[in-house]
Amino acid sequence: MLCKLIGVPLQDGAPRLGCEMGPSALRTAGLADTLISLGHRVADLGNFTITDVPDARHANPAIRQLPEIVAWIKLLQETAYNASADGFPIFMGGDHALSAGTVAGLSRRSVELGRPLYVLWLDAHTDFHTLDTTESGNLHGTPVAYFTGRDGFQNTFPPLTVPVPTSRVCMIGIRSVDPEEQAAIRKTEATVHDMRMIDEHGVATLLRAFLDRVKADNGMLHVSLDVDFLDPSIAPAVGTSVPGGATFREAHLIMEMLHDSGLATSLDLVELNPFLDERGRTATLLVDLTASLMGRKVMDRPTRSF
Ligand code: DIR
Ligand code: MN
Ligand code: MN
Ligand code: MN
Repeated sequence: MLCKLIGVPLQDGAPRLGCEMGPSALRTAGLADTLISLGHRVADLGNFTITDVPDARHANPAIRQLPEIVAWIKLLQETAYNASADGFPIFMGGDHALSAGTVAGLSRRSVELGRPLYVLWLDAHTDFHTLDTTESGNLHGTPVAYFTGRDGFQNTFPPLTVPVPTSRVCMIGIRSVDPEEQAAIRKTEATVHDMRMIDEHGVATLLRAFLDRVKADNGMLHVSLDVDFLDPSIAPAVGTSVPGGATFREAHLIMEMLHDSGLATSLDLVELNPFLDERGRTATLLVDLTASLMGRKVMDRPTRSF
């Protein structure tokens, strides 16, 4: 597989500075060499950056860095569309606002290929705010609402070529949802598995049901991994940590099952804030999780039952 590393030093969507160092930390933690050791080819396309910042405004006074985010979404739509023509794009964030662009671009590609795009959203948060409902004004809280075509972005965010229907979105790890997001997402067909669902059923059952649907539909599958999906005790390098997240093994199991399914076609690694890390352990964990997704395993699976 040709893995394309795409650096997205975006931090305008998050409240704390530091995400812009994410791509460097992932490179330093050995992402490219790890993929090569698994037999993949790697093309590091370097860090992308916005040049022209448009004159964007919105009536909600809480919104922060709107023109910058609009410029990033435009750039990343194009970048994701182009990069997904061949190979496996890995978007190294950067905060989660970047997924507004990456998913929009991948969705356009998927329509061209005649394969529906599915999204696995691994996050403590649903990121389902619109520009009208966000109270924090941090636009990393909006990408899912945008790429699923929720009202409230027209004439502000770049137009969406093809929205991803909410029925093709599966969220796992959710444990912090604002009231307005809660009310809105309930009315959709998105699958939202909060931490309690993991406690009761385990990640394998939840993920298998989703993967079966993707497979039956010959879908493409984009995986969007927010660092705060993970429990803060194993992944301290994030500005919006929430207690009670996924464990080391739950996260690896998801990645291992994704690999076995052969369905994943692209990946976001987002919200890594290296300034908050402890001797690189969160960056290293993200690299190891990516390795599991791309084929690293402890043992070959037994061919007969145990
Ligand atoms: C909160 C936190 N829902 C907000 N969101 C995110 O600010 O909109 N934190 N995405 O990581
Ligand atoms: Mn997020
Ligand atoms: Mn989050
Ligand atoms: Mn976040």
